[in-house]
Formats: sequence, structure tokens, C-alpha cells
Amino acid sequence: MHLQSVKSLSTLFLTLLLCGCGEGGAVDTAKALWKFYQEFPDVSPLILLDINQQEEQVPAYELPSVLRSVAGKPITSAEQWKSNRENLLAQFAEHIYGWTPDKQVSVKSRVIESSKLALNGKALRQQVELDFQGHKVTVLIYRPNNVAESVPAFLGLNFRGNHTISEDPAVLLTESWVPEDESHGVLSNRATDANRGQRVRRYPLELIVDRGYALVTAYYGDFYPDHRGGLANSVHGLFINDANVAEWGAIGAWSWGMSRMLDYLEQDEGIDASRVVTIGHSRLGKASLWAAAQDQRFAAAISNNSGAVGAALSRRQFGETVKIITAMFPHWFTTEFKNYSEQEDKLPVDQHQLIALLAPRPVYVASASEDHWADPRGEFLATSAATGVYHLFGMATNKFSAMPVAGEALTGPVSYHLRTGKHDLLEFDWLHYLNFADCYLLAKASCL
Ligand code: GTR
Repeated sequence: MHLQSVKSLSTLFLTLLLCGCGEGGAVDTAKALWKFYQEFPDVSPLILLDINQQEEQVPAYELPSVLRSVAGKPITSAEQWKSNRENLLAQFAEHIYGWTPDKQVSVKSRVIESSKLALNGKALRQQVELDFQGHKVTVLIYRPNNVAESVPAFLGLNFRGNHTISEDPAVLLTESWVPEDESHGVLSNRATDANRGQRVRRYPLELIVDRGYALVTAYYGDFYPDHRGGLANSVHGLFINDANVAEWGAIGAWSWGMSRMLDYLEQDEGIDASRVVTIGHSRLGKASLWAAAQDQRFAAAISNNSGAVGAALSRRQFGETVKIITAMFPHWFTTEFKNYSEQEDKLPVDQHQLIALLAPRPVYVASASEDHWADPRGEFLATSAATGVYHLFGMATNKFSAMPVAGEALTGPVSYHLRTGKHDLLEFDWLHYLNFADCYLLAKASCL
């Protein structure tokens, strides 16, 4: 494709900002283009010119029914749904995320730091090393003090290292590869004190513990460093002789990591491992859904602005498409997935079925009104389409007849909200997630 007009140049620049290649709206377009080039030196930014942001240009499509089995038979009962579940998961593994190894890996866990004085004395902070035969991951836990019984928890991975989620100087710096970020003092891919608290806005820790929940997190790069050469230092090395994982992607590795964090919580008396909800933003929202879809020990899942190959319908080809995501992030997926570029209608599944794999456990999908890259309407429609499976289980859901206006939510075991603003995870989102958790993890509130 060639740049034909000034109009297409400005479309490109706007798209660069949209795709998160610039942080928020603060960076100018030239910087965004430079950033894109640095992160994706072998991808032409012209690929972004294909992006559709017009509802009228969404192609006609037909979704695979959530109430039809992989073998093509109608599903009319919860029992039939359950017996089709593994086949449906296998479709996502085979065509999209790759197979997650089921081989057990031995792990040694060790609390390496602990203090009851965290968050102004409100929380117990624990840093736990999980050592998978030499591959080490550090889990950070904040758990409310002054509660006798074990508490429910939000469990999710973070983007830049545990030390970026709070200003707390006791949090250990990650030793894993982190993306270069000169403006936050990250040079030579090593975290430094300079980027402590960089993502504090995404983690209202005091609010979370005040409401009676623990937060459990780890740096996603501890499981799989998020770049094309990341495989060499990823947990894939633990399964080197396991043929089934040859086509495993990074999203799969992050999801696997979330399950291993849950394994640890099963031994932690302070946390009720039967009441753990996965949470993730953007690419980590994709991992949140895939982790909870596969691992039914998770009590619920939250997907925040997860977009393409998260909660958004691929067949809409709105915002980020299969073609774009597999060009920019090939290591996230099984290699076969890129064959569905511009052939989304050939995919045997679409993302509403990933959401449905949570059933009958509660699931929450959230979008942001300016996050066109992630296709808010596609996220809403996928969530809506998943409700049919909850009805099979005899569960009442909200009516998803119309997309809520920005600032509004649809509550219930299948929840959705549209926050005003950009691609991010903010207090508005957390307040809704906490209410959702009050309903389904604490049974404190009436929920529809
Ligand atoms: C974008 C990517 C999205 C989303 C996002 C993020 O660049 O295209 O799929 O994952 O990054 O994780 O912030």
C-alpha cells in the first residue's frame, strides 16, 4: 500500500495514538511514529492505514452460535454445554492462543519479604518468590490487616514491574527484561528506582484493601518477556521437551502464570483461593479471560479494555484486526492464527465464546468510550452474545438490548460498563469491579 494523500497520513498518525503506540494523548504524532518504529522495526506503520473506525464499514458477519457444539449440534442444556466445554477450549488453543501444557512443574515458594505496616498500616505486604526449577517469579500481595478470616482476592499481572504499581519503596525491583522507557528512567531494559509508582493510577490499593480484598500481582515479563525474542527467557523453557507446547504463545504463558499464582494462594491461609477473580487490562485482559476460561478454580474474571483477541469480536474487523495484531505481536499467539488475517469469518470461534467459557462463573467486560482501537461495541456485543450460556444455567442476566452510554454499567453475573475516556484502568473501573466482587465473591449486595 502507498501513502496517497495527506488524509491517509493524518489517519495513520491518529491510529498510532489510538493503538497505544503513544501513551494516552500526551505524545505528539511524530513521537508516536518513532516509538512505533522502535518497537516494531520490521512492521510497516502503513498497515495501520487499513484500520476501520467506521461502524458503517463493519462487514456483514455471522457469529458461531454459543449454543452450538463444536460438532455442530444444538446445545439446549447446561449439561450439554459442560460436555462441549473442552472441545471449545481446544478450538481456542489450536487456532489462537496455543496449547497450555498440563505437565506439572515443581515449584518452591518462599516469602522473601513481609510487613504488616504497608499502606499506612492497613495491609500486610508479602513478596513471594516462586522458583520453577530456576525460573523465578516474584508475586506481590497486599492483604487487609485486621480481618480474622481469609479474604477474597483480585489476581492479575502488571505491565512494568511490581514496583510500578505503588510508591511503596519496599517493593522489589523486577530483574526481568522491561521495555526501554527513557522518560521513566528505564535504560538497557532494566528497571530502576526511577520508575517506581509509574502505574500507580491503575492500582487504588487502599481502596481495594479497605473494601476487604487482597490484590495479588506479578510482572508479566517474569513469565514471558513481551518482545519477539522473549521466548528464550520465558517459562516455555520449562516445557522444552513437551511437543504439545511448540506452538504456545505469550498470552498462554501469562495465563499459565496466573494459574501458578493461584496454586500458591491455595497454600496461603490469608487468602480464600476459592474466591479469586482474575483481572487484567488490555493485553493482560486477554490473558485474564484466557486464564479463567481454562482454569475453573478462578471464581470470576474481569477484562478491562482487552480489545482484539480479548473481549472484542474478531469478525467485526473494527480497530485492531487479526492482521494488525499478528503483525505487531506474533509471539502472543500460535503461528496458525495469522492465517486468519482478513479471513476472520473462517475462524471456527469468536471471542463471545471465550467470554462464555466463564459460565456459570461471573464475568465482567469493560470498555472505554475513546478506546476505538479495542472496539468497545465489539466488546459489548461479544458480552451480550455470551449471556445465552448463562441462561442455560438458569441464571438471570441484565438485558443487553442496547449498549450503555458512557459512564453507565449493566450489572449482573455478566457485567459490562463503558467508561468515559481512553484506554486505561482507572478508579471508575475499580469501583465497579469492587461492587461486582461484593456481589459474587462476598454475596454482600443484590446484584442485578
Ligand atoms: C496495543 C495492542 C492491543 C493491546 C494494547 C495494550 O498496542 O495493539 O492489542 O494489547 O497494546 O496491551 O496496551
